[in-house]
Amino acid sequence: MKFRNNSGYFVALFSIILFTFSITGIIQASIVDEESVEALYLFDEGEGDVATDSSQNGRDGTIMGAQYAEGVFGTALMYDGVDDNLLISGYMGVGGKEPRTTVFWFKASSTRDHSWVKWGPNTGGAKYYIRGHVSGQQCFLRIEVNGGQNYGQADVCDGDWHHCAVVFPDGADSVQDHDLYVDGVLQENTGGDREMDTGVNVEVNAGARLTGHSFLHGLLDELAIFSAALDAEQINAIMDTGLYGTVSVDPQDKLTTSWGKIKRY
Ligand SMILES: [Ca+2]
Repeated sequence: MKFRNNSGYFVALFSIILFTFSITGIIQASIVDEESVEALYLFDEGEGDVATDSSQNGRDGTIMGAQYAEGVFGTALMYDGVDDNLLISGYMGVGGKEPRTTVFWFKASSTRDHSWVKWGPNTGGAKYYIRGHVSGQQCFLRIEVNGGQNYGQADVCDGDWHHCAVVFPDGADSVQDHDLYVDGVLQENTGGDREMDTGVNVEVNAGARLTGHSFLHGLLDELAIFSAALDAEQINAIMDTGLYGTVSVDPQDKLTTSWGKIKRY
């Protein structure tokens, strides 16, 4: 009888421990609201020309020329800087003055004004163009909207991997309202202001240049666009643990298929 009681006690204790671990896991996995994920690319396919969108929206991208190479987590896309691109057909990005966050890892193969991510028409305030801002042998993270811009001061063209995040906060209305993070560090804003009204009639792409600028030359990993303004804690969590562990809450979702391949270099 006494043995049974002890056994029951240990079963109960074990259940509590399991439950605690489960709750902890849910809290950690829910640090970013999955409903705010517009599109998410891990680039871990390793072959083919389809970049699977791991969000709930099915916005698979078409890889145009870029090759797979070793990434920060699993594999990444390597761009030749001549004509490589990733096109998200049918997805026009986040428009108007709606809050948004774009994150990605980047490793430069040269110093230039790399075209990282963009959407919107090339007209005043309507363009949404995340690219490099060249300063001597360095380049900085920059968002421009045609008529206004905002850039930081950390060099991301030095050939090392850098995590970039471009955040347009709730209630913001101009390009200087953005918060730019490089390697999780908030940048000081530089540039000229311009009211924003992002257009939604040009598809999102990552790599192709606009006239007068340059194709992305280097490696791109862990690209995601959110319809929410992420804070410093969330951005650092994405940088440290990857998009999979930060965003995914459903073990049955498509992200699971990539989990086994992910490792941090
Ligand atoms: Ca990857």
